[in-house]
Amino acid sequence: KSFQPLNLFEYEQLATKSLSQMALDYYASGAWDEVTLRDNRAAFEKFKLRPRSLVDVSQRNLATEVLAQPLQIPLLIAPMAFQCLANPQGEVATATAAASAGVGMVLSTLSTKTIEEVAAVCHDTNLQTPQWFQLYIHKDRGLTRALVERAYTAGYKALCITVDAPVLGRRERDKRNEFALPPDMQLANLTNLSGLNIPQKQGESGLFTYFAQQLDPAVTWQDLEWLESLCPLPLVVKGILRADDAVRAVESGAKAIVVSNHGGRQLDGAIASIDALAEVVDAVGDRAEVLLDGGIRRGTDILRALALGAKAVLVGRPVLWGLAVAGEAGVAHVIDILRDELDVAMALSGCASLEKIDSSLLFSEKHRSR
Ligand code: HOC
Repeated sequence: KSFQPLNLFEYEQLATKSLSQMALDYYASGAWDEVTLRDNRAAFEKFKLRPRSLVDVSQRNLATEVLAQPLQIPLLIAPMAFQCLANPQGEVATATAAASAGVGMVLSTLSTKTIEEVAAVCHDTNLQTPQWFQLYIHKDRGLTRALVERAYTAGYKALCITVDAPVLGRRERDKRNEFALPPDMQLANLTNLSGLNIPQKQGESGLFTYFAQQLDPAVTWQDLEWLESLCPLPLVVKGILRADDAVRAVESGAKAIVVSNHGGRQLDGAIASIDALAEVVDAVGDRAEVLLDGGIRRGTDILRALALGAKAVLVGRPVLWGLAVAGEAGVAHVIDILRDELDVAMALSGCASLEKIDSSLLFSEKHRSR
């Protein structure tokens, strides 16, 4: 009988056996000493839960809306580059599993399937599950505009702008491996633009050099306002860890904010995402929806994030582990595990629907008696 993973940690263990060392390191690594990477996970444990008893939880509803778009569970797949390193169907397999489960998907600009190929998953099946497009404000603003237009035309429902990457964080495992894509794999959305030819010098990853040139360390809030003027899609700003930045993002047009430290891949030593959540939620109030990514591995983590005020969460690496282990079916199973765990966690907390999840579920010092 084949081994069936019970949880996301077992998926990670299995995935290490089916990925090349270079791909595994690229997906798994964080910046420098990987302190933030570890903290993202560890920080959840300090939020202790105060379950409610004797509530009728026989009928449970996990459905919600983000930006007025329907989700069967409060979950989206985080944007992650180069998914064909995990499985030849790459982002198409991920999108198919997500759409079938009613889970949102954020496609990375650095995908290995095109914007249009991934959009076709929803068009062809007539599934209404939202797909969003992630992008950086590239130094080449013409390229940025072209990507926005393609995403809009293809039917993506929001633009998710990464704002925590003025330069690329230093991931030493990638440097050691001289990370490069296999020759038959491409940056599918960029390849046909401006005759992209990624140079590969001895001892250096041409891909990193190319991408470093794409990033613009001079980007400011004014560029976000420019982006907002380009098309009618709602802007989601991803990579916020402070109340003042959250407010600035809303003032610049953001309709949703993703509290995130880029999976610990940018500034090492940055606070865990979950530790920034309450501050951001308080600061934006009902002016924008707040989402969270970073370290979600259990249904109880989703419950905690929602209790702290998130509308939904994004999950990254575990999806890649599912993809590496069993392609679309693996991603579907990872989503299913999270759905089931959230469902049980809600029942055990006395919450029959997401609206019942509030800050009273969290223990704080005021509850400690004498
Ligand atoms: C070789 C280029 O945001 C990530 C992404 C993008 C990295 C580009 C690397 O993996 O954190």
